[in-house]
Amino acid sequence: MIERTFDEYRRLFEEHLMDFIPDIDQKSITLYDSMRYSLTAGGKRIRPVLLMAACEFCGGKAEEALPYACAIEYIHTYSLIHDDMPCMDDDELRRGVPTNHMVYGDAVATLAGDGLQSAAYEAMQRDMLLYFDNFDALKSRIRAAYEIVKGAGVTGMVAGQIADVEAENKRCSKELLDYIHITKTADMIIGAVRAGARLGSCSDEELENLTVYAENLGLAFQVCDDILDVEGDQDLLGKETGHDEANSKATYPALYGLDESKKKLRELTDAAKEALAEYYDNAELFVSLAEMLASRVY
Ligand code: GRG
Repeated sequence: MIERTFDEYRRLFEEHLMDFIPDIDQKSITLYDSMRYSLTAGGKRIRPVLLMAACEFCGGKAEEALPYACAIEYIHTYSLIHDDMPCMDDDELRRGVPTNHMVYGDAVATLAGDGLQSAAYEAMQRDMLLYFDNFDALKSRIRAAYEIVKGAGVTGMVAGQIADVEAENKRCSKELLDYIHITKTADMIIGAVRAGARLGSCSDEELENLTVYAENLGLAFQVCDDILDVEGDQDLLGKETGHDEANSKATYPALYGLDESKKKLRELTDAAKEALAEYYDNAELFVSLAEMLASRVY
């Protein structure tokens, strides 16, 4: 049962954000500093909150989901650091502060991303080691880790990123655009929700409904991001806007126009909410999160 608000989950998560970064030798302390710089720079924390909320929605405890909530935020933060680098999107501002490579240089930023990725796997594996004598608890943790790794991996976020990089300055079909958005962005959101559900020992029906919610929310999230890159406020977003057009990126507004993109965002948001309608109050956090994301545009 979901007992907390989005902000309460976010606060719980942020209190433990650094707990699963291993103690790093003083001789490698720049690695720790650069990882912490990007992790603590802010961010909406949507993936970890979704993960913890899905866990409690299905009957688990948010505190037990913390290693996995941190793991997904570590992976997400690595992806932002690498995405911002000159060899990819070449951005100077992220989460309202200079990007990692602007502060630490390209070599350290690359390693900060690598370090965050391996810290994520270490956090989850270390947690699993505690459950060798409880096969059911171990099984749900292995399943949760698999959902996260799959969403982040070479058929998920990384696949989407390479398709996105290769689509720059080219004509992009609607089918390819959907593939990029689903893999690059939605798969991590789906991974977060499904991992939480697994940790909460979900029923098949809960998993199915939460997945439909996450698929629609994930796509809505990217359509919203595309629209905000065209007409969002750089100060509110904490990152540069107008980048997509300048880099001839494949986006919803570029292929469909702004009005059609906004219509699509509305449809996806409604579909996300509809997927959980049967749970009434227990799904309130998920429903209001979908509406809150869309409201950034309307
Ligand atoms: C480098 C393998 C690799 C992948 C990069 C995250 C990503 C994939 C690209 C970032 C480009 C981008 C702006 C994608 C749109 C959706 C997205 C992931 C936005 C950033 O996520 P938020 O809004 O960020 O949750 P905060 O800062 O709030 O955590």
